[in-house]
Amino acid sequence: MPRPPRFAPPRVALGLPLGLALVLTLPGGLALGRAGTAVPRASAASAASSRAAETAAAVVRDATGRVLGSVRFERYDLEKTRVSVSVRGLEPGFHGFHVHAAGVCDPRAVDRATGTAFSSAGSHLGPGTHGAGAGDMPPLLAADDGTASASFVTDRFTLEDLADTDGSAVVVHAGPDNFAHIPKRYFHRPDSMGATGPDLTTRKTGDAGARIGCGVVRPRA
Ligand SMILES: [Cu+2]
Repeated sequence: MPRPPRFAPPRVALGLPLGLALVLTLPGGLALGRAGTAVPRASAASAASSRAAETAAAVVRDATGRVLGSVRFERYDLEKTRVSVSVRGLEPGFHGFHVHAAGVCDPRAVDRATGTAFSSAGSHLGPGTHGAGAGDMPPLLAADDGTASASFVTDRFTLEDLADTDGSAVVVHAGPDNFAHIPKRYFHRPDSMGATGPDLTTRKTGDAGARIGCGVVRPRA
């Protein structure tokens, strides 16, 4: 399967080989930064450590305002982000878990078509069909006691992507997420786009159902 398109444009410029473009150590205690500008090694190191200290976090609440848990985002490396989530109060089983494009969790923003709250969080982060988008993450698995926790690394987004101009939000869904993975043997009459594969709901949400939890992602220095 081809690698999905990245949400953010490539960050390495200059046409240098990847390893060279990141840090080139020069004689005299200088290093080449990512933009190719010579900078003192100390400042390059402190910039790296301040980047490494950056995190973001979200408190996930249900539509009544009850806290379900939290999600933490940490920079793993220049391309990857570690996501750590711990929530409770869920129905046992799998739950779709995504980053949505807008950092607004309004429980009164009910989508007319589906009746689900938190429509204010918008669609998934980044372009791409469901399953190949930046905001797609592994589903949560809630145990019989309603708790779910997970930690994983993704290269689909960075902390900068989460902190774009309209922010972002994490959303927990009521049902499992099929990632729009519908084998081609399932057909239906052509839809408005002329497609005969999975319908629009499947392609957009993976049939994960209502948004039962939402948390605004807040960057931390
Ligand atoms: Cu979602």
